[in-house]
Amino acid sequence: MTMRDQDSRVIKSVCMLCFMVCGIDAHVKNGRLLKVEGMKEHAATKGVICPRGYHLPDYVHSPLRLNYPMIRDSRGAFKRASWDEALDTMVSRLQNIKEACGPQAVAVSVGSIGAENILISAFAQRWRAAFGTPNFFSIEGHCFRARIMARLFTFGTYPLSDPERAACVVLWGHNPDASEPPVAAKLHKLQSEGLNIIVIDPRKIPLARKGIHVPIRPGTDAALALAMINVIIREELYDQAFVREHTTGFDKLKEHAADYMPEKVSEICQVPPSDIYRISRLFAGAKSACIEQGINSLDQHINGFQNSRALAILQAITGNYNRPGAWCRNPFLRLADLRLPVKGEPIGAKEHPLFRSFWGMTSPYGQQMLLPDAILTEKPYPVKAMVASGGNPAAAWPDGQKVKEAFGKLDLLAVMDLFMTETTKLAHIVLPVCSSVETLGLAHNYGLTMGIPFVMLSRKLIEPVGESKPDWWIYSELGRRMGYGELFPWNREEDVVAHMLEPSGVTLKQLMEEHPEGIMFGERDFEVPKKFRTPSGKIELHSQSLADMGEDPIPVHKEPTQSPARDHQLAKAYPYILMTGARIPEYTHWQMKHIPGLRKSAPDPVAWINPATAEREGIRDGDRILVETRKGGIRVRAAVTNDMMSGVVSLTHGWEEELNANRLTELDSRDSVTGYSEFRNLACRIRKAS
Ligand SMILES: Nc1nc2c(c(=O)[nH]1)N[C@H]1C(S)=C(S)[C@@H](COP(=O)(O)OP(=O)(O)OC[C@H]3O[C@@H](n4cnc5c(=O)[nH]c(N)nc54)[C@H](O)[C@@H]3O)O[C@H]1N2
Ligand SMILES: Nc1nc2c(c(=O)[nH]1)N[C@H]1C(S)=C(S)[C@@H](COP(=O)(O)OP(=O)(O)OC[C@H]3O[C@@H](n4cnc5c(=O)[nH]c(N)nc54)[C@H](O)[C@@H]3O)O[C@H]1N2
Ligand code: SF4
Ligand SMILES: [Mo]
Repeated sequence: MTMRDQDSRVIKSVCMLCFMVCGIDAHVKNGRLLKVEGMKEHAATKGVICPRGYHLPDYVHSPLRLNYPMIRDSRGAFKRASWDEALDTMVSRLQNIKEACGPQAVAVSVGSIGAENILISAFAQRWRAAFGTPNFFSIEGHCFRARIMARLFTFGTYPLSDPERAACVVLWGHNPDASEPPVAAKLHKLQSEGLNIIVIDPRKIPLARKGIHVPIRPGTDAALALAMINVIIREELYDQAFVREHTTGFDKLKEHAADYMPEKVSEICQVPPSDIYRISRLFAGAKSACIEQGINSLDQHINGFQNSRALAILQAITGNYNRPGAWCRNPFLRLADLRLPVKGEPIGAKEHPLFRSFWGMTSPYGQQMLLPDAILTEKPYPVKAMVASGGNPAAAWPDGQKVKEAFGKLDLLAVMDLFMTETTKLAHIVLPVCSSVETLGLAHNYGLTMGIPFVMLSRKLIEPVGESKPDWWIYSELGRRMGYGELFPWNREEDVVAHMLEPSGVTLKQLMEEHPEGIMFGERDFEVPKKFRTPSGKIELHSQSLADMGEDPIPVHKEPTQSPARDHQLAKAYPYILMTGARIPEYTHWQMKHIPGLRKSAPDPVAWINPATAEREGIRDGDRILVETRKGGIRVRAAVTNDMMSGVVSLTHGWEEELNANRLTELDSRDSVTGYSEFRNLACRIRKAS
């Protein structure tokens, strides 16, 4: 499709700047995206967009966009190249590596954009399978999959919360005002209409102002959940009929939870026993209740999987499963599966076998937290190349210095991106990709947006900027040039999207012509199944399959690696708890820092600290401070606020180079089930910067 220059129109589409995929009305004129507004007809986001969405035109038309492919020359400088040159160079280098070391020596990595942009992940996976490498890594290696796994281990399915019909909502490590603005808008409205909101968070987030706020020591959430289970069982507040009929392991849970008396747990979590009793009674006593769990805040701990599982058990024993306002099974959008079988085991499968597979289901992912060491040590085998798209792993992965050292050792790093990033800077080949508004794509609810099951098109609004190409085309072209042409038969974006939609029952024509605002692809049913898809056929409060793998069958509290109880000496030198990665509405991770309108409102990284903590260190609001862990230090601005729990420092992430929070994080302390690293629980010290 070509756009005529005189075109001036409003097109219904979607913002793909984060996984909320909000509906937008896009104003397009003379081949440019002029303005973006929220699309009111959108079933889930209802016209709400955030500052990033409003700045989509600045992002798309940024003067910093990459306009042509580049190859690093023998002196280390980037040289402009044609697409033919860049792709042929990449193909011949990849084939040489495959011949010398085997296909597993090439890693393929997809970042967060592979979550919202379904085509990136689908084509990356198809290409890597055609090439034959088991080493595929995605953002799910540190985000989102932990909670899916925890819910699967409990219910055999992945239920989603239904806050709109709930009498009580618990925001547990989740601050939608920053991370999911359309959800925040909805919750603020429901709260003003009387919805009971409980917030369990070291920080008093906006939705805690009118709700019940329970500040908690980071990483101790499983202990709090177990204390709630203790109260709910002792006071017989659980749903006895539901437990009897649908669950297994209740007696073991009861015995186990007896050890987690609120008076004892209070010391672990720094939550007063009276608060534990109060929220347990409120949650269990509500007609329906759902926990809205943070997308990763409870997961990125060494006890992350069990934190998430403890919440699932809370939902289960109160009967808050598959009824309005609880956690409910959602309809599923069947899209074409472009994956192909791949031989061999990826990096990390041995160390975190459950992350790789359980119950005969195998995930496509390796665990990237082990990749930097594998590259550096060549163990268990050499990894010589990486192809990365939709992510900025050199910045996003913990222990940034080690990650960069590892990437620096690769014979080939090829990166597909719109901008120069920490990762493209290290690349040998850089391929410029289209933004989502320059190519046809697909957006749907894949497990968020309050479970509202919509699917819609992300429309091509303007021609590709410079020589940029869509990701699906690049992977297809790489495949074709390597001799796998029959696996990549698509040449037009319409054919790709139509193929993806085929099994869904929704057609491209429907979405293009009849429902540009999107289609609901199903409805929730509120029936509790007779048989659950777990090994026992019941909801598993006690999981034998976890026990068989040497994991705790019922969650236990585990102290964070750097807590005083585990490492007293370290805690003496680094007395505060550091959480990295609090979201702010201006940016998605490392993206959009270069947009002047956004940078003006959030010019530099911020550490939120409590006034008592600040006073102890002689720090005042707005001061430049040094935040240090045993890994390193970064200079940031102090924001002194009563909203932050005393003794806890909360740092924004996603900043450039020497401001990157991942100079402070570590790769090695990982959750045994998922392999996720502790982004949110480090021992730190702070002082005024000189
Ligand atoms: N603007 C913006 N939005 C984003 C993103 C972005 O970069 N920018 N990223 C997207 C992505 S990929 C993700 S994964 C999500 C993350 O989304 P969320 O998980 O909702 O992340 P946050 O908004 O940081 O909210 C997490 C809250 O958990 C609290 N918290 C931290 N650690 C703990 C803990 O150990 N226990 C408890 N109880 N609370 C804790 C923090 O204080 C914070 O208020 O955001 C998504 N949305
Ligand atoms: N310290 C700390 N580190 C963290 C976190 C934290 O809380 N604390 N959070 C972690 C979490 S939850 C996540 S999800 C990750 C996110 O980690 P990443 O996904 O690696 O981070 P982003 O900055 O979102 O990188 C996305 C990249 O994709 C590019 N891009 C945008 N659109 C397209 C496209 O259509 N095609 C292609 N090929 N590229 C595109 C962008 O320009 C950008 O460079 O960060 C993790 N890192
Ligand atoms: S929340 Fe903001 S950045 Fe994310 S999709 Fe919606 S408008 Fe875009
Ligand atoms: Mo994430």
